[in-house]
Amino acid sequence: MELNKKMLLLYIVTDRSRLKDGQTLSSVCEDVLANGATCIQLREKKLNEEDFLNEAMEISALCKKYAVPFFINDNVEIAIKCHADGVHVGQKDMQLEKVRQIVGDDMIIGVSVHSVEEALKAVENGANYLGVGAVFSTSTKTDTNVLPAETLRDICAAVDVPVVAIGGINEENLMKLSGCGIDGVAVVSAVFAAENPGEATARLLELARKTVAQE
Ligand code: TZP
Ligand code: MG
Repeated sequence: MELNKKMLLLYIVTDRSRLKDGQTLSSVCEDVLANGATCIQLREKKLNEEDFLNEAMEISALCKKYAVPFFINDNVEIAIKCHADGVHVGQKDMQLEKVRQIVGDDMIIGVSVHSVEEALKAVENGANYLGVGAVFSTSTKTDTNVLPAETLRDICAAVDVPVVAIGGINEENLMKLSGCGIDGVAVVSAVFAAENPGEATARLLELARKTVAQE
């Protein structure tokens, strides 16, 4: 799938630890897709390979049904096996050059960066989009710091690839990201901890449309 920055406008990252009674990862993913999520990343830190692959196959099929990109966090092999559109890697995961070598030219690669230096290096090594965060304080990921708004702006200005902000983004603070130059917002708890993930998605999408400058 060819990446278009509009596909990153509302980027939903999964977290099965937040599922409530009666919800499954697939049911929530279908709900968010039906309400306008523009892409999904499967990020599951506690699943074994077999369960990770099973979830990946299911959600990959759902994303295909809604024609939105599906990304796998970290696990390149699973990304290939489930025919994901892309893989997302952090600074501590497999090196970008190696990931590109394994997945080939067609797969989208997203990279988490925290500085202009990391951003430029990632783009030079073939990243197709960047994730930047945490932009606000978050309890979902503990090994991360809140970046100054200036760093987010500087990264957006420094690169040509799309940039997605992540970390602590919710309905109250999303519009504070206006004018930073981002192409999308990525959320975990704003959707997975919401009373109604589908309705939260629809509201977040509306806010993201107002916040992100769209050509
Ligand atoms: N990377 C940086 S912050 C973060 C990740 C995966 C967690 C975002 O979760 P939330 O619940 O949207 O703050
Ligand atoms: Mg990672």
